[in-house]
Amino acid sequence: MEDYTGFMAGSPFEPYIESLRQQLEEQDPVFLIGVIVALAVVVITFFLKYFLTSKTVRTSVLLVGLCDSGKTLLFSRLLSGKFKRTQTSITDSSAPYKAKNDRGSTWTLIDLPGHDSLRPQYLEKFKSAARAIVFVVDSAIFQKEVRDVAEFLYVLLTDAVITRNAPALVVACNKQDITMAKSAKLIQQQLEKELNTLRVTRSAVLSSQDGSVGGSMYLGKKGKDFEFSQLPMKVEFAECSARGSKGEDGDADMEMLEKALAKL
Ligand SMILES: Nc1nc2c(ncn2[C@@H]2O[C@H](COP(=O)(O)OP(=O)(O)OP(=O)(O)O)[C@@H](O)[C@H]2O)c(=O)[nH]1
Ligand SMILES: [Mg+2]
Repeated sequence: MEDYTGFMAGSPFEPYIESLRQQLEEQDPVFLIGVIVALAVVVITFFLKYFLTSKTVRTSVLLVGLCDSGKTLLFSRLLSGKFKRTQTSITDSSAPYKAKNDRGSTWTLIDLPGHDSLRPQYLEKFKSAARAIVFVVDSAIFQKEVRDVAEFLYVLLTDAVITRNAPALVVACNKQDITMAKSAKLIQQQLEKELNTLRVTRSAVLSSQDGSVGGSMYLGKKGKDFEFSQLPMKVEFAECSARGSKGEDGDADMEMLEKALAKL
């Protein structure tokens, strides 16, 4: 103890440090190496886990939503500003998108097919890379589709990977150029109501103690009516029109959406 005294001398910890030193000296060196290796594995695991789930490595912005909601047209408008005639997508397409901010952030914009039979596999493929999810809704026929829209959102919002990474969610209330289109506010209220109902019916099927079953998490706060504000991610509702009020020759109307993407 005298060797590294100075500050240790007379310290109340002295007897403990001394006995620890003796214990370490008595240990088998193989045991000590084992302890060091185990500690290194723990540190590396934590580091990798942090690195792989950290926001800095998630650079994709996913365009998701039901068929015909306008994802592919929005994809084209966001990238080139141009109107494009589209057909129902059967695969994904991606391109770099430069956000309209001073940082000049560049994300990979990915257009996913909305068809029921293709949706799960594409979501599985891209969900862990999502920095943001743009959930596109056809506001003109929302009333008719509300149930399907809510079911799709429910799948997204209870996904274990998505709840853990908590990418920003932008609900793009598209087709606002159509007179019958529902407002973002109404869409939000109706979705909250519908998701609340879905949560009751789904959790009755999947009754579990810890709230997670087969990779799906509980939606919102227990014992409270569902609201988007209860989610772990930032949620924004943005009205837009990929077609624009002047039709195919004019520009799209998507400032709110572009602003939301600039904040990522
Ligand atoms: N009026 C109007 N029509 C739109 C708007 N956005 C898209 N559309 C039209 O809606 C139809 C479907 O658009 P898409 O972009 O192909 O839809 P999608 O979401 O990619 O559909 P899937 O690929 O099948 O999942 C096309 O005829 C578009 O021109 C909009 O803002 N207003
Ligand atoms: Mg498409």
